[in-house]
Amino acid sequence: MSFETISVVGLGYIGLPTAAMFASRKKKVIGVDVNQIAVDTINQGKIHIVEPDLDMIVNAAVTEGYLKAVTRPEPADAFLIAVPTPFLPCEEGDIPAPNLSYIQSAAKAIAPVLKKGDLVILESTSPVGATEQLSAWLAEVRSDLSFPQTHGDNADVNVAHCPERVLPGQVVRELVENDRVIGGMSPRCSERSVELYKTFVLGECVVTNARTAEMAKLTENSSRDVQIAFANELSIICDKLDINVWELIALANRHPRVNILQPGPGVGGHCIAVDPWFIVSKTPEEAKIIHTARLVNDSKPEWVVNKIKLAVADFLQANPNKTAQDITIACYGLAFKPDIDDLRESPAMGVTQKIANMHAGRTIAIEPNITKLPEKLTNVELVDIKSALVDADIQVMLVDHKEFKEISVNSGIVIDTKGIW
Ligand code: SAJ
Repeated sequence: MSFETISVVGLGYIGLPTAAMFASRKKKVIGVDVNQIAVDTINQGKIHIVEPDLDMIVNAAVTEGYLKAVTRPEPADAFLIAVPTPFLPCEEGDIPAPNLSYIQSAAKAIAPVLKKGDLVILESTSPVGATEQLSAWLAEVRSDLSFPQTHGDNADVNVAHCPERVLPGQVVRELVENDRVIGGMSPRCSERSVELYKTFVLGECVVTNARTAEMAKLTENSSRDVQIAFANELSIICDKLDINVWELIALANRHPRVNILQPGPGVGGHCIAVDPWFIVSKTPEEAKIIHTARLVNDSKPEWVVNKIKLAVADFLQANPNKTAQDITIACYGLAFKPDIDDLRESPAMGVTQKIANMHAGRTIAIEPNITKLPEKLTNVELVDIKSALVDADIQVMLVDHKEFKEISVNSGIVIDTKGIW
């Protein structure tokens, strides 16, 4: 059975671009989101998120009538679920566990409109077992339909996990070019999912089972987290031993089988700092390296803050006629990684806020990708590079934006967490 109408549930950073890609291939796409503002914005041919080139594709899809957004699901041949999987609330120091309530709500919402022959795909990054759980939730509501957990290849409704793997900022290109891991709950579920994704995916669609597909996504991001933790640990060791970590890594990387990543002020974003916990919370006894890597990366911003405190003490010792109030600290970069404007879950933001809270003098921030500071960042002034270079006594490099690579910093105490100065 072919897919005439495709529904995407959750129109965020993954759901909206995915919906737009299907629509750009002239499929009828119904996007579903509980956020009325997002739905209204999309129906006007506009977008509510920041992602290069997406606005044009959404505009064309809506104008040509292939994409519409609604708040309540309508019947379709395939449903892709791309809703958030945040953490459940937990005490500091506890292992955060995933919150599947958005997936459960999506299941409840689509269940009444499901029909025989439909395909349901979970795209949200999920702990192992979530796809089976989704299918169980659907079966609970629709006892008139059969599902793969009981009927395998003969089920009325097919269910699969196909994790998204695109890099924010390059979503449009990567959605088309990246290989996809397709984990069906039965071979038939995988086969039909491949057929669906081939509508726009030029990369290879590699088939496995649902649990392996779930673990594959978590493994990719955990692998990166562990490698960054290794680089961050090296940077702390090298600081103690008076060795330039950037030179060290460049030298070690000349070995044909060594490829160390870059240290920084910590790991940010909504994926790499989150997904490894989905493994650790499921298998806390076994996931030792993955757990430790999370702790190493999460503790790096605090280490940077301590370096800044020491720099303040050094400055005061060298300038006994001055007090902390006379010191200006400049924080270069607030985004969670270079050349984007996304400040969410950013270690640079965390460091800057901590400095602003504890420092009696001025804290200034330089972030070329924004024009206004977020409200929660208090006691901080947004300034341009030129005035920061003149005003600051302590220069803290936090994000290696291209604008910062072009300047040379000759004044004040320099703390360079990205090794670009
Ligand atoms: N970072 C370092 N050192 C490095 C590389 C990155 O400190 O050498 C830091 C960045 O500054 C940033 C964080 O890690 O704070 C994450 O940045 P990133 O570019 O590594 O990854 P994300 O979070 O933008 O996107 C990742 C990607 N996953 C992998 O590369 C394995 C992307 O392909 C996934 O689709 C995305 O997570 C996701 O949605 O899961």
